[in-house]
Amino acid sequence: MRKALMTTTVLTLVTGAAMWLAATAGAQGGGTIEADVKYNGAPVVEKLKVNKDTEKCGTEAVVEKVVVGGNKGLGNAVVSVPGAKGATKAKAVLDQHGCKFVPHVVVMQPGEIEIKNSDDILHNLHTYSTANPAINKAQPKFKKTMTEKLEKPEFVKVTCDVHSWMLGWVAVVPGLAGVTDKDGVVKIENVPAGKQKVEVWHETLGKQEKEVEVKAGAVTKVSFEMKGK
Ligand SMILES: [Cu+2]
Repeated sequence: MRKALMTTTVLTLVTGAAMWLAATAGAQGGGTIEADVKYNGAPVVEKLKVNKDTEKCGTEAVVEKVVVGGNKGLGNAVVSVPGAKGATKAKAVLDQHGCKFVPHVVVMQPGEIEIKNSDDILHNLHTYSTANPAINKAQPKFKKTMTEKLEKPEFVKVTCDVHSWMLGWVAVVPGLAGVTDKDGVVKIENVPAGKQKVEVWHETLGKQEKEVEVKAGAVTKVSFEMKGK
């Protein structure tokens, strides 16, 4: 009886330690997801004449709605791993520079984002969203930074009421995420090992998802091909 009890206790301790080790390994020694997003279509780049604040904005606005780079890679696509939570990165920053939102797509976890005005002219931040309250706020030239809250997961469209061509997106995503470079590639590190859902979103080409098996210390590659609408 006594021996049986001891065995049970030892087993419980060993199991507990193994679980703790597994949890620790997942949090610290996760794997990397390398996503490759392709689009077999033409880039969409709008060019508009600018006749306002031209000393800061230039005379032509270039709005890159679909960026297609080398090897049909799709830029500005958000790749996220909703199940990889807990690793909050530094606060997201969206700048208004040259009368453009920089970067065109910024990723954040639910919480706060810093909105910068590097232009020395008036901008007016205006967001379009359903889950989060809309923001419609002037940012005069002396207000270099303001902090805004976006607490619900959502893809938020951002415009400026002073400069009608300005367009950007804030991807509020609950897990680890990144934005593809101009060749359609993004790496997401420290993803807990195991089955993970990977989601892709693009502002005009929609969403896709796939499931992958992430291994600790290894790179898992996943490819997506976005279809035109
Ligand atoms: Cu503006």
